[in-house]
Parts: sequence; C-alpha cells; structure tokens
Amino acid sequence: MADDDKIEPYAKPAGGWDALKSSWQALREQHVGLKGATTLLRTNQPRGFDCPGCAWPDRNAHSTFEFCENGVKAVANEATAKRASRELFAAHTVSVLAGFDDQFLEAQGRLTEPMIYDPASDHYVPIAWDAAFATIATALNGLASPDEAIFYTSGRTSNEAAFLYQLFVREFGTNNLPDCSNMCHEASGVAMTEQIGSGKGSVTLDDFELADAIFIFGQNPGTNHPRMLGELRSAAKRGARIVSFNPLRERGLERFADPKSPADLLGGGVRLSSHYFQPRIGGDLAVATALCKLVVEHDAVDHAAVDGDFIRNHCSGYEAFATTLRATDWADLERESGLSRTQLEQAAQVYLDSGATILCWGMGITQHHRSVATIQMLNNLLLLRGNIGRPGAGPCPVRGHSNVQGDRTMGIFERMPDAFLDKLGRAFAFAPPRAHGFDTIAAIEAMHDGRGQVFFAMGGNFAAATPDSAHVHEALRRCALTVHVSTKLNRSHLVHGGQALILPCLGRTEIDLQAGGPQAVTVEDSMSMVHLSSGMNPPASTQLLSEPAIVARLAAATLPHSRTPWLALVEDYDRIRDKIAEVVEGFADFNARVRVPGGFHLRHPAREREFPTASGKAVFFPHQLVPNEPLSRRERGWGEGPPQASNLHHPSTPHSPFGHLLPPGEGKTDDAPFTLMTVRSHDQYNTTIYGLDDRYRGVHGTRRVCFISATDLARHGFAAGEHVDITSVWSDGERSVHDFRLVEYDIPPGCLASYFPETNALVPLGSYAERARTPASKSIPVRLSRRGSSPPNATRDVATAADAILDGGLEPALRDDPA
Ligand SMILES: Nc1nc2c(c(=O)[nH]1)N[C@H]1C(S)=C(S)[C@@H](COP(=O)(O)OP(=O)(O)OC[C@H]3O[C@@H](n4cnc5c(=O)[nH]c(N)nc54)[C@H](O)[C@@H]3O)O[C@H]1N2
Ligand SMILES: Nc1nc2c(c(=O)[nH]1)N[C@H]1C(S)=C(S)[C@@H](COP(=O)(O)OP(=O)(O)OC[C@H]3O[C@@H](n4cnc5c(=O)[nH]c(N)nc54)[C@H](O)[C@@H]3O)O[C@H]1N2
Ligand SMILES: [Mo]
Repeated sequence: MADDDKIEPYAKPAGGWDALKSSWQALREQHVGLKGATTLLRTNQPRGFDCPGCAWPDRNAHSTFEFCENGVKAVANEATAKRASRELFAAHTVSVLAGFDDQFLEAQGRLTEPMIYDPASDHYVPIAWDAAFATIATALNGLASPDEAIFYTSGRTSNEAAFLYQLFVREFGTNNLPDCSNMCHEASGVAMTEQIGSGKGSVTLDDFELADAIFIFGQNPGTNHPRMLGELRSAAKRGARIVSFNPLRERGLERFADPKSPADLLGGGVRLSSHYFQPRIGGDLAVATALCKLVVEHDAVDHAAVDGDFIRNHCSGYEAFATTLRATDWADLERESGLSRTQLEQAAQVYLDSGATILCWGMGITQHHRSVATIQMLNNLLLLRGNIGRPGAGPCPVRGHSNVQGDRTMGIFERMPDAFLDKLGRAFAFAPPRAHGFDTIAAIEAMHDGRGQVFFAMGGNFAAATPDSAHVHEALRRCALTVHVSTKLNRSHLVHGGQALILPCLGRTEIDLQAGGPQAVTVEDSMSMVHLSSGMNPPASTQLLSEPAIVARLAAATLPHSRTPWLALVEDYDRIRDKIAEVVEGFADFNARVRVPGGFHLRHPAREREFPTASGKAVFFPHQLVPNEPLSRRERGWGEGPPQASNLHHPSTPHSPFGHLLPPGEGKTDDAPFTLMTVRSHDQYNTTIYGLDDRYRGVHGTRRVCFISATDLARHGFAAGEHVDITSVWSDGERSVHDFRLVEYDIPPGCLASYFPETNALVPLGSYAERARTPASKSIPVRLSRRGSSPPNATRDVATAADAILDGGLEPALRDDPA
C-alpha cells in the first residue's frame, strides 16, 4: 500500500469549493484545458451532448450549464489528450500490461486503432478494419450454433447503436444479449413489471418540485448522481421532507453546498435529509414491511391513511396483503431491519403526513438476495396511499449508465417480449429467434463450460464488473474469440480468448461524421426523457468508427444474405430512427419529436393509473420476512442459488428455506460473522478508477479499505488502521482478497463496506437475487483475518490469483497454470 494514504473524516457539506477544485484538477490531469471547458459548456444542453456519466435527467431548459464534478471527470476522461496508441502495445506484452492496475490502464488514454492479439509475440498489433470484421465474421459463421456467441452491452451505447446491435444479433440467430442491467437494476425491472406493468420509474423532474416527501433507499447521490442533489436541495428548501435509509452515513445525503450558489459556498450549505435511518445491510425488506404495517394499522384510527378509492379502482390483492401485515411480529421487524419500532414509527409518520411521496432507490436495494421482494414491498407502500399516478409521487429507481434504460427499450434484453420480436421480424423481413438467451450469469457459466465460444462486448468491462473474478477470467480465457468495442484500455482486453480484438470507437463528446454529414444519436434518461446528443470535439483518432458503423460493417461482413441495408442505414441515422419508430412502442414520429429541444417523454401508463399487468391492476405482493444476512450455512448451501419465485409468493409453502424466522443471531455463523457491501468511491466510474480518493468518506490515497463499526473493532479485537484479509464463505468454497486497511466508520455492527471492483473476487457466482439474478454484491457473507494469520489452505488458489490480478502482478503465473 502507498505510504501517502490518509484517513481524515470530512467535515464539510457535499459539493462546495472542493467539488470545483476537484473538477478543475480532473481537467488539468487529462491535459484538456480550453477544449475541456468548452466541452463542458455543451454538456446536457439541448444542442450539446448527453453527459456520459449517470442517467439522472437534465434540467436543460432552466440553467446555462449542467454539469457536476463527477460529470466533469467522465467528460475529461473521454476528452483526454492522452492516447493508448500502437506504440504502447508495441512496448509491452499483454502479460506485462496485465500486471498494471486498473487506474494505470485507464490513464493510458484513448484507444486509436483496431488491434488484434498476436499469440506468437504476446502483443496486440494493428489490424485494418475490414480484416478485423472478416476475422470476426469467420469465427461467428464457423460456430456450430449461433447460440455459442454472446453479445454483451454496457449502458452507454446510444439508442441507434443498440437498436442496430440487437437487430444484428437476432438476425445472426440468438437472443444471447446479456447487459450491465443484469448486474444493476434488473431486480427493479422484474419487480415492477409484475406489479405495475412497467419496469421503469414513473416520476419526472417536475414531480420533485411537488413532492411533500422523498424517501431514499440504498443510494449515494452525492457521488453517483450529483445532479440529484440540486433537486433534493430545492425540495428541502421549500420544506419537503427527505428521509434516507442507508447503513452508512453518506455526506451527500446529509448536506449539500451548490457550487453555483454563492450563499451555499459561503455558508454551510443546505441540510438535505430531515431523517436519517441506518438499517442493517439487507434490512430494507423489514423496513418497508414495517412501514406498510404501520400505514394499514393506522387506517383503523384515521380512515384516510389508506387510499381506499385508489385501491378499489386500481389494485388487487389488498385484503390478503393487509392480513399478512397484521400478523407480522414487531420483534422480527426490529431485529431484521436493525431499526427500533420508534424509529420506524417516525418514518411512517412522515409518510402519513405527506400528500405526495417519491420513493427512490439504487444499488443498496437491488444487489441483494431478496431485492425483488424488497422492491415490491416498497411499491406496496406507494400503492397503499395512492402514491402512483399522482403529481409529486411515484417510484424512482435511479438508473446508472447514461443510456442503460434506453438500451433496454431498444431491445437489449435476453428475454424480449414476443410483441417486440414480432414487429422486429416484420420490419426487417426475418424470423427472430424466440428461445430466451443468456443473462450475465448464464453467459459466464456458458463460457466456462464451453457452450459459449465467442464473447463480443459493446462497451463495458466484463472481466472486472462481474462477480467471482477468478471464475470469470477462466471463462473468458476459454473462449475461442473475445472482441471489445471500447474507448479505453481495460482489464477485459487483457483477459482474453484464443483470438482477441479491440475495436476503438467514438465517444459521446466527439463529432460523428457519416456519408450524410455529422450525426446525432439519442438517449433515454432515468425518467424516460428521450433526447438528442451530438458531439463537438474532433475524434481522438482518425481511425475511430462510431458504434452504429461498427455494428453495420460487422453485420454486412457476417450476414451476406441479410435483407437489411446495413451500410445505407448508417449513412444517415435518421434512417435508423425511422426503423425504430416502426418497431419500438412509443417512438412514432421519432425524428420530428426528438428534434424539439429537450426531446420528449415516453408515455408511462402508471402516470395515468393504467397498469398493464396480467390482471390490468396494480398488485399488492405480500412477502415473508426471512432471516437477514449473513445467510445461515443452510441457505448458503442451496447450490443452485435462491428458491423459486413460487415459494416466495406463497409464504406458507412449508418447505421454503425461508418459511420461518430464526431466533436472533442464528443466521450468523462463526465462519462469516459479517455482511460486506461493495460500493463505489467518489473517484471512480464503475470499473474506471479516476483516482484514489473518496473525499466524502475521508479516504485519501488508497482504495484498499474496509469500513467497520467501532463496536465491531472492539468486539473482534481489531484496531482501526490494522490491515486484514477478507474471506467470503459460500457452499462452493472460500474466496479471499488481501491487505485491506480497517477504517472506523458510522456503520451498524455486523456490517462492512469496501469498494468494487477490488472485492468482486469475493462474490460467489451462485449468490444472486431471486428471479432477477442480480449478483448479490451488497450482501457477501465474510470474515476478517489479521494479515498473515489465515491458514494457507483456507482459500482457493484461483481466488487468490484473481485478487492478485486485480492488484496487478500474478497474471503471467495464472496464464501458465490456469488452476
Ligand atoms: N461518479 C459515478 N457515478 C455513477 C457510477 C459510478 O461508479 N461513479 N455508477 C453508475 C451506475 S452504473 C450506477 S448503477 C449508479 C449506482 O449508484 P448507487 O446506487 O448510489 O451505487 P453504490 O455506490 O453501489 O451505492 C449504493 C448505496 O447503497 C448503500 N447500501 C448498501 N447496502 C444497503 C442496504 O442493504 N440497504 C440500504 N438501505 N442501503 C444500502 C450504500 O451504503 C451506498 O450508499 O451510479 C451511476 N453513476
Ligand atoms: N461488486 C460489485 N460489482 C458490480 C457493481 C457493484 O456495485 N458491486 N455494480 C454493477 C453495476 S450497477 C454495473 S452497471 C456494472 C458495470 O459494468 P460495465 O458497464 O461492464 O462496466 P464499466 O466500468 O461501466 O465499463 C467501462 C468501460 O467502458 C468503455 N467505454 C466507456 N465509454 C464508452 C463508449 O462510449 N462506448 C464504448 N463502446 N465503450 C465505452 C471503456 O473502455 C471503459 O473501460 O458493474 C456491476 N458490478
Ligand atoms: Mo449500474
């Protein structure tokens, strides 16, 4: 570990001068200077580009500039003056590059030309675009079945690129379209589609101006959606209540100084959360259940507590739901939530006093074993008081990547509904495959056992973002071919198949020039606003292609008999949008509507109290409380992962492992007394590491930290500052990562936090959300051991190797001996 690491609690509000300082530093480090400043002025403007950071919507009609510190970092890192050109690859073998850490790889700058792996020299070497496409086409067409190919997508891909990509994949003959959503908000999609008929949030930014209360579960907007702090600040200033539920005290939920407000900069900023509750990790199902119970019970005294009209006209399942709630025991709710009855009553009182409530959530809710149940319970809470389809109210799952929601709308989904496939087939005169494809976990399993032979990634960093790093690396190495369309060098290029290609593409900030002139693309934000994005910087290299052009040229090379005019479609993206209008619901007259400044809002039926579920009603779902994480040995021994949905919908099913509550403490075992959540620091964008500081949490110069409570330090005989190994315990074995510094933090006993992706090696592939299969990367059962004290045979060798890979160092050894 570096000597200059420093832990120093942060006393200031989020934002403020430090945000300005850090933005400036990001621009300077990337040597973008004036270009960076003018680029920033076009961020999220009606005639500019969509920020490649998060999916939070823009207020472009209201402000002259729309950027945040972490948006600046994302833009600066894309507009960087640095280049990962052929000289870099000539100077280092792949084995040597693999020894560098992720921050170093990112810092090499933009990729400049297509590269192919040369096994004889262990170098990436330049290849012409046509030869690259021919190589991929030969591999794809040589497969025994199209289902041996896997096509991953990360969430930055534009609507136009995503639409063409899924069309190519389906014309090729498979639905193997896993995406980053599978690791992100998949649980929100599964839960809400079943419950209200749409997996998307129903609120818009205007609702934030009307809400009386905003409840925020498991989300850290100060770091991950900083522009949301502006909405929270306005809401707090006009007297709305903000109620946060988070095991950690997150500065961005407590206090914010808007860098654009002199008063904020000079004063202490604005207090955001009126109430801050710290449940235990995974305690939110119990929290939501308790709040529902309190609303239902309060209705006996005050008949306005439950919105009877709304429930009669628009909902089903209320009576059975209310009955289960009444039977729920307070001792169980308190123990499982980690909050006292008094605290839960305080939160319920805010909810009962509010005429319109928005409920937000993020990865602290979705990345758990019972995330689908938890999200349905949160939506039950909204339904009880008619808080859906009313101004100022509704569910707000806060999406991550800037176009992750749009990619799904465009058909990036391994289980697209038949209605979509029917229209796609009609529009392009082919028969789309109907069998469901692989999600992310299934894709990993398929590559590992030989059913997946070609891995193609449209963006992202699969090798680092996925769980169970050692297993995933083995899986990728077993592929015949791996291909990455990327802007930057990353781990996934270095953990490759027999053949491997890197295809460099344009970023959002760059001019996309096609035969028909400069092109704009479109994106959909977290609140279903669709708008244009046009880059204004010259491309990082003359050799870059746009993502749509890459897909079109690959399709033309691979599918000689396709009736789709691939190359003509990308001459002018209006032609792609006309086809999107034909196929995708809600996009009629796309080209005209998207040119209205600010774009258009996709209709969300729930806003009009229409619920296109199986029954045509919004559904109350009862969910049994279960023993909290850490999971008991028995639960971790399921092998095949969580129980089936049917068990969970019928709490009385006698053989469900979740059928009853265990007495306090029984879920804990000696071998894994803690639950670890893996979160983002302030200086990263997912697997992209910008720097080693996590300012708001007081961490400087290091990422290898583990946050722990004072109680646990004392109870387990550790000292703050001490270095430990972290070992996760699962039925298929143990996995370890090494040398993490313990940082005392305000977090409940039994709960720990560390950063992803350094800790991904700890997440067992079989540990995921019921039904949604989102890796449970926020509830890892672990133990800590003092450095040097763990017996050498305690961990599986491959896990140790993967840890070293993430640190940089052991790669060549693993290559020679793929454990
Ligand atoms: N700058 C920046 N912006 C980003 C990203 C980035 O990496 N950097 N990533 C983007 C992406 S893809 C996404 S999905 C979003 C992610 O944005 P977030 O959803 O904010 O993601 P995390 O950092 O994982 O933080 C989750 C929060 O949940 C809390 N938490 C963990 N477990 C629990 C729990 O059991 N209960 C409760 N109530 N809280 C819990 C953690 O303490 C943490 O505050 O951000 C997007 N925006
Ligand atoms: N343990 C743990 N694991 C997690 C999470 C967690 O909280 N904990 N979070 C999960 C979540 S929410 C998500 S969304 C996933 C993220 O998983 P991914 O989306 O796969 O990963 P990213 O780190 O966002 O991808 C970064 C890479 O994208 C490429 N890139 C950037 N911009 C562009 C572009 O415009 N076009 C193209 N083609 N490429 C581009 C760059 O090469 C960069 O290296 O990780 C998941 N993994
Ligand atoms: Mo995400």
